[in-house]
Amino acid sequence: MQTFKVDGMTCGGCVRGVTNAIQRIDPQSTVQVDLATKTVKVDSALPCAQIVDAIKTAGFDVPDMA
Ligand SMILES: [Cu+2]
Repeated sequence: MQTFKVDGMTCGGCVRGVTNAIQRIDPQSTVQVDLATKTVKVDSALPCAQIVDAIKTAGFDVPDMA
């Protein structure tokens, strides 16, 4: 389980956007988004850099993983 702080998520559409972006690169992954804490938990075999890339490409910021 990998945990990422993600900025810019404000609604259910953002949650879907982040979730879809990650599941596009790893359809087997499990993604849990907590809007209140801006936390995205990902259960995936992919390296975290690839997951961060997918989140950023979807239009969100991952400030701790520049
Ligand atoms: Cu939104």
